[in-house]
Amino acid sequence: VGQENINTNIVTLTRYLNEEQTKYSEATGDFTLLCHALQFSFKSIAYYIRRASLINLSGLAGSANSTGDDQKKLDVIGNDLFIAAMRSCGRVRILVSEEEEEAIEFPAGPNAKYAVACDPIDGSSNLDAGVSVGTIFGIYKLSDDAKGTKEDLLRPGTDLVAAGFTMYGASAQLVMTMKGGPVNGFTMDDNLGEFILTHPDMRMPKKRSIYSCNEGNSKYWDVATREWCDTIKNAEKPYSARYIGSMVADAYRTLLYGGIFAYPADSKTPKGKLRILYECGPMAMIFEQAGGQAVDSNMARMLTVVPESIHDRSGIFLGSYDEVQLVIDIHKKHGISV
Ligand code: P6P
Repeated sequence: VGQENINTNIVTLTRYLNEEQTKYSEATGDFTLLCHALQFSFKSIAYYIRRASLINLSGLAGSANSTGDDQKKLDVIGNDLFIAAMRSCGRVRILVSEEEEEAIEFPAGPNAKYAVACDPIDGSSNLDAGVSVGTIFGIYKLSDDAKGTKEDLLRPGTDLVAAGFTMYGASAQLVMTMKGGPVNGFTMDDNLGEFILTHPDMRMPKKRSIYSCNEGNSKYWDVATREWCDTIKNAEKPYSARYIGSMVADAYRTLLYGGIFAYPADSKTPKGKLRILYECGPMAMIFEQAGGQAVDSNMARMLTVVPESIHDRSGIFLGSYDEVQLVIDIHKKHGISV
């Protein structure tokens, strides 16, 4: 081995989770076990995504999911892998998946104290194009009198105990945060088979002139949203447009570089397109805890929004603190504020 200085103090996700647990004397280890099952599901989904083209997993599976989208084979496999991991860890009581119309209830057990919401493969419509897709998840702790039914998930994002996403790009990147804690980024080392802490305590730039939205919908936007978009495009230093069309990829870039991601509710989709439980809520927690902001189309703080049903949707503006504040200020001028 050469003289280069080798880091021998590698912090894997496994080590990080175990060390976190020791900080809480009342910790039972249930949350840690749940997170180990989570990380296994990311590793196995990453494996299948990497091999998709090789073993011809791309293309349609021929079935439709709860919202009628054409299901790609990987959607089905990703969903099955995620459900198996959550069932087998024995710490999850109720699971909501984008791919399942109804919530999945696991048998009540003394340690099954968590509710999980997830989108196993978000952005999957881009899979065949080789665009980065990802898994988004949110974790709620059940109250002692919880019945273990879907109502246990119809809560504001401020109740989330943890949230995160894994982006399956050149390598699998996991970003996760626990309530009140730092946002940490982990990169999968395929040789070690471990997620390595590579981005400790991620903090967003307060502002950045990058905007990320599907302007093909702009004719349906409200006047305040159109004014916001015109304002940044006609700024003295016009903003750069970056839009991938896969929320995890657009969110990860926005988290790293700064800027704003927007999927406003509009006259075509009055409730918005993105789902509260497993897209908007978890992302809002991550961005807030990294120093950013997230609001819905009524300019309400995203984490205070309560879903009416498990697949309920919302408009969202997500990004650097000052970039979202500009949206809020322009909407306030138009009488849209909370
Ligand atoms: P549009 C992918 O289908 C997704 O759910 C998100 O990942 C992404 O941000 C959004 O929809 C893209 O939507 O209408 O711009 O194609």
